[in-house]
Amino acid sequence: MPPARSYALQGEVVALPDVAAGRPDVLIRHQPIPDFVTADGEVVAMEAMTMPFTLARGVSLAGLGPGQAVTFTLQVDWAAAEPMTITHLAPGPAAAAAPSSPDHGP
Ligand SMILES: [Cu+2]
Repeated sequence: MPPARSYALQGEVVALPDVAAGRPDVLIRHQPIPDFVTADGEVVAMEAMTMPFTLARGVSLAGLGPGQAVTFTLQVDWAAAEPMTITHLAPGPAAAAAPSSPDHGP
């Protein structure tokens, strides 16, 4: 299993979590992830897509809504119970945010 790593990404909020509707996670359309590493350690390109994301403890969606551009850090640890979590999330495109390093954490 490959070591945990994180990806600095840009995307757009598609829908906020709606627990009543059975959707506990935020839906985000993310940009392509050309260097995404699978649980097998294989580098595959993940295309741009809309998918649900789990937020790490302390990551807030306050002030965000559908259509909001966001910059976020996706932590992938295939050994974890929850392999993919967002550990940092901020409104705006990457140009407005500080550069992220691969090991950027919460
Ligand atoms: Cu995806």
